[in-house]
Amino acid sequence: MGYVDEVIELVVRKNPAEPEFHQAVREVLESLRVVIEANEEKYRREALLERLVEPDRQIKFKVAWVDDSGKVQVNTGYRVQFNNAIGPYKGGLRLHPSVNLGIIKFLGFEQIFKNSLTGLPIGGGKGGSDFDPKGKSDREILAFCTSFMTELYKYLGADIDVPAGDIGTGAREIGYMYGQYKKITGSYEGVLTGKGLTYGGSLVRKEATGYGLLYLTEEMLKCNGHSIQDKVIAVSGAGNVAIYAIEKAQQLGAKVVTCSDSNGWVYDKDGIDLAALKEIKELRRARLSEYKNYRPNAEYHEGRGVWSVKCDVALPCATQNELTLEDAKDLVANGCIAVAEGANMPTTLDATEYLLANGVMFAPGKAANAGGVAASALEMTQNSERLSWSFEEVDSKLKQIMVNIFHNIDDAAKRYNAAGNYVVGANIAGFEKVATAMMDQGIW
Ligand code: NDP
Ligand code: 2IT
Repeated sequence: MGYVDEVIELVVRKNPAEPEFHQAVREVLESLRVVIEANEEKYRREALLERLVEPDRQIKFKVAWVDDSGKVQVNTGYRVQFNNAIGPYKGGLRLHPSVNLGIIKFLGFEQIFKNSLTGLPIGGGKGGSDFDPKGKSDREILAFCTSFMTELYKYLGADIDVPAGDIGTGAREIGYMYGQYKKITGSYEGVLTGKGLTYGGSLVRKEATGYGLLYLTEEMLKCNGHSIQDKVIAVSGAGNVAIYAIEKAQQLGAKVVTCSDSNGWVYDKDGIDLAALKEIKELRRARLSEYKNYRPNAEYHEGRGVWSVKCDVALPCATQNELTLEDAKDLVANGCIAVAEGANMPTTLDATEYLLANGVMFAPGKAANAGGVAASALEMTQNSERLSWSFEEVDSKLKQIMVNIFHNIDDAAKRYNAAGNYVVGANIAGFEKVATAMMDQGIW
């Protein structure tokens, strides 16, 4: 059996009941096959792949807090510090009832390669909890975040591990966690990113994942002879990534006709009303079903279905495995030419294969959504130099980073005889730097 297959088998055996982690490892290692085979003896002797798929550290802890009725609630917290070969562990905190160790490990593993692709000095990590922020009062959110950080702070530091937002963790949660970190340690340091603008946050961080997704998509379309202008775009999700993807798509002259949350989805053939969406989601933290109150001519459907509409470009921005083989078939049948992942691993492996086989341009999440963590790294830089850059300065750096990522993954794919396969390109380009750094640093 080849080295790649051996390590995939090892991961499945050693990490039972973690299907998302298996899926992420399989996708990366399959893409690396050509690179690994060219260096098989050396990599085997160094156990490079075994070291890459084993997190440096996995922290699991109790989070007890008091709800509004006075009852004590208990959640589980996680932080997986996966790999710090090229910089401090960096990655978001997910607060969602579906969170378990396998999901955090898949996200942490992806983050290693994504962070490498940004070209900035950040390693891979991820964390979170099975806490469900939906329907909780501000006081309950504060109680949870305080308890969560009371344990997590032991493992963090501006040069050690720097978490940020992800599903269910936005500016409010980061603020509460930062306050508790500061209270316990007395240290005013850039230990979280996505902070508020009055206490060390960076302009453009809020917008960065969605904007970055569109910068990369625009470059990918351009290099393949298309323009984003006037394209019809289907977006899923209605959270941080989706909202700012829609905003930038509209600024670039495209028309976004869908968005969704976990209850249902909206089809607005005239183009999504962004002000209404922001009011519903950012201000009122309400359900998407309310969109019809703002736009009576739009359709609201319960359940899933965004990928059934006719579109040129699809941008999945909600969660993992939300775009299945059936959805991919619908997209191809409806003439979709490009898919770019705003979320982490939103496309199933068979759907990805189907899209690639049918000539759809496909930008994988570790490249396409890297703008968020890239802006986080720019926030760390500003914190270190105790300065704040203007919106234009951060935005232009973000755009340059996303354009560079596209060209790096495009070149890597070409170098390995896989021109146009950006999955292979992203995995190889992300891996090369981390592998070199690991081998240069001895055995750990
Ligand atoms: P938010 O919490 O702001 O929004 C998430 C959106 O996705 C909501 O509309 C939510 O609906 C929907 N959603 C979440 N889980 C499910 C589910 N199981 N089924 C259906 N819909 C779901 O999160 P973000 O926008 O920050 O994150 C979205 C994706 O982007 C995630 O995959 C995240 O890992 C990834 N990402 C985020 C980055 C960031 O900077 N924030 C950076 C890079 C990637 P509802 O409100 O009903 O739950
Ligand atoms: O998945 C991701 O890249 C994020 N949630 C952002 C991580 C970060 O540290 O900004």
